[in-house]
Amino acid sequence: MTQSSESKLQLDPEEVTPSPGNNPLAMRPMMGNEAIARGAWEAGCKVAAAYPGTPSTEIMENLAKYPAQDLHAEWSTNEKVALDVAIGGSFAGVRSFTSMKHVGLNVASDALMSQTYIGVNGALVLAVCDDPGIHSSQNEQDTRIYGHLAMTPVLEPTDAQEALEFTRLAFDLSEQFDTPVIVRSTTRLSHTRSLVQTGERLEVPCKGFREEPKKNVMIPGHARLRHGALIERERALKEYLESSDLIRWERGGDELGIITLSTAYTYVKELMPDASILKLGVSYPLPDAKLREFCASVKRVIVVEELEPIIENELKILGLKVEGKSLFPREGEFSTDVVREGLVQAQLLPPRAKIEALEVQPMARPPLLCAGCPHTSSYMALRALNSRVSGDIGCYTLAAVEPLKAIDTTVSMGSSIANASGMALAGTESRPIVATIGDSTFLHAGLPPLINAVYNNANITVLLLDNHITAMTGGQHHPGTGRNLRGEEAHQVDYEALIKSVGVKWIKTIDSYNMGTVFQTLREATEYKGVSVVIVDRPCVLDPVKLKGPAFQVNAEACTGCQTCMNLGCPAISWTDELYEGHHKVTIDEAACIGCSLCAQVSSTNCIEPIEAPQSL
Ligand SMILES: Cc1ncc(C[n+]2csc(CCOP(=O)(O)OP(=O)(O)O)c2C)c(N)n1
Repeated sequence: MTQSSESKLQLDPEEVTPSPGNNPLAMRPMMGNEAIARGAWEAGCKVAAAYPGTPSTEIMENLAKYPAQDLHAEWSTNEKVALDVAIGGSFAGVRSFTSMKHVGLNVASDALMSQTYIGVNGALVLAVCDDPGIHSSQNEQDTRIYGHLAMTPVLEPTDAQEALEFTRLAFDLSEQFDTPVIVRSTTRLSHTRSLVQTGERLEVPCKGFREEPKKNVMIPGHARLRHGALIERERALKEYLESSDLIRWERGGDELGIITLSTAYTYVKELMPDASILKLGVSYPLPDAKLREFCASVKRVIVVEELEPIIENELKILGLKVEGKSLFPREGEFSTDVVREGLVQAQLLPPRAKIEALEVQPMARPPLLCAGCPHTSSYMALRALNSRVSGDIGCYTLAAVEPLKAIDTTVSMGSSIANASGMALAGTESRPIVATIGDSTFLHAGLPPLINAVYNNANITVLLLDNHITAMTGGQHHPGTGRNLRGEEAHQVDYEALIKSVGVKWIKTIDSYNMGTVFQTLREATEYKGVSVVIVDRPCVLDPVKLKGPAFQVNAEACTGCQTCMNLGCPAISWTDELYEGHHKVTIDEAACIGCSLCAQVSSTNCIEPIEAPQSL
């Protein structure tokens, strides 16, 4: 799977493992995402674009560590834009790449569904990271289904070494079979470190644009011809896979055969080291003859696959007798324990004796907005105004739960504004309708619904929560921050001018640390008939730099335990352990408090004061 090298390895000095002998080809520990980035770089990728999303974000962050003369790497405004940029690179004749989380592929899917008909000029590879167990997502969808739908090969690495090798290989397969290729990861692989043998970068000459209108321009007459080409491509890929190293047959006894892939393979290997295993390095398409041969070689076949029964159903369509989802769950993340449960149910392993000590569950810690989070005051005000709030996706989604509890709906990135429009245009809601959306989300998918709201005269208020960063995914730049992926200066969007240009007549920018102004402005905005926009402007307290001003303290004498400050949900505020005259008082953790002053502003007894003279943050 390794390719010959035509160039010297160029690495960021921080990337190079100091031993042995600073050899760039040494083994080094890498996260799955880092390995995918490395694979793309080694494959000679020249154009790379992505929009952040857990668990995929570090792929592009790592690609940007390679020299700019090797490749262009960017944060794009959303996943469809990112894929289209990569498609542009492929049209231009260079190897191109995009990465995204699973739901990002929903956004990019329109382009993918056409591009799969077009094929590629320079290679086109998509790394898509699924999130079984929903650690940090709005759903648990299985990207392998997109592979089928788009008739696009889906490679399935198990560990970081394979993540690198499969990504490299994906570029070759893309050009060999004239197809985009998906490299699928999951949270477990993306965020787990293991030792990786790296290689050198392959410098691939640019092929130049190919004048092929019948292939490059998807009008009905051309698309009809291409559909047939896709079916032929699937056949050719299946034939290739019959003898490819991507399908590994680990021979064991003839009683049991297990077909598995991705990280599920490691759990199977741990539990059934002696079984016959067919390890699939690809989930679409599949080598039918190899599958038939494997199933015929054993008495019982079990498919161990996380999420949907994709492989199981394929085998059943081939008329093969297999078991799968009758033993293993269709939802949630797999682990050794989950797979063991299924194998116990299949009577292949004895039930495990319960170990009481391990039954203790860790204390639940509900997620909270940070101390001093600039989103807090907006949701305090919205609750006080009894608004009907359509939310969006970002840190601020945490305002949906106690104690702020000020968001009524959350669907997908960019949905808030059109959801609010729909509710308003239904004409049935008596409360003021407010859409709340973060700055990165607004630039991702908030503009078309805002244009639509103005166009269709929806009576809504849009609260643009501008914290100058994509905070939810760890602090990435976007076109509103004035910096690009490599941290260089870039054009900064002027929100007021942009919003004005689409026809919004009522716009105000305010400081989120001024509680009175936030409340007053929101009241005025919701009284306006038509689309009003309030931009709540304050940098995130963690990114790009951690903010910390002098802390506030509670004057215990004056505190009556009224709980007003508690409504902020600030993690720096808690009850005292001791009782004062029969009730607890409030205390502020000096180390956690960043001095935003919101608690002092909302306090009904004026019992909160700065420890030292406040500074502006
Ligand atoms: C389609 C899609 N792409 C990416 C993500 C990952 N993601 C969740 S929220 C978010 C952006 C958050 O930034 P912003 O809107 O500025 O809000 P903040 O977290 O800064 O408050 C991203 C990229 C997602 N959930 N869905």
